[in-house]
Amino acid sequence: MKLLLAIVNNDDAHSVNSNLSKEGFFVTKISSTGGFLMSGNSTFLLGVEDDRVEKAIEVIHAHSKKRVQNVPYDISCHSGNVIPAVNKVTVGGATVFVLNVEDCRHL
Ligand code: 2BA
Repeated sequence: MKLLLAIVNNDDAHSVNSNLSKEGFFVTKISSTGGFLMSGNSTFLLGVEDDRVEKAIEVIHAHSKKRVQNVPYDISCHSGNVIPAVNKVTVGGATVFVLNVEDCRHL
């Protein structure tokens, strides 16, 4: 068995969640925050049998879009003026970690 940790954009979270459930996966959704942009995202925990891992990743992939996000920053000039500027950062689709599970018990 594997534990999938899937970090997904909040805008895709509902679609990822409902489609995983529709395919029979048991899902826990945690609200999380990206350390770089400091904006909200969603982390899904899924306990998955080995032969269903690729299907889970396929569903997550199908419903996670790439987005370009503007990150504003200021450039300070020698004159003392500050010029506002924007960096573009591509976020997503999804980041998925696959971990081995030693044991899982529903009590
Ligand atoms: P954030 O940390 O807010 O990162 C948002 C996007 O900013 C990233 O998109 C990436 O394009 C860029 N980025 C992140 N750290 C960077 C850095 N040190 N230098 C330059 N650019 C950087 P994604 O790669 O699609 O990541 C989306 C979210 O997934 C991340 O949000 C973070 O919450 C999570 N994530 C991605 N890779 C991770 C990892 N190796 N470990 C833990 N969490 C990760």
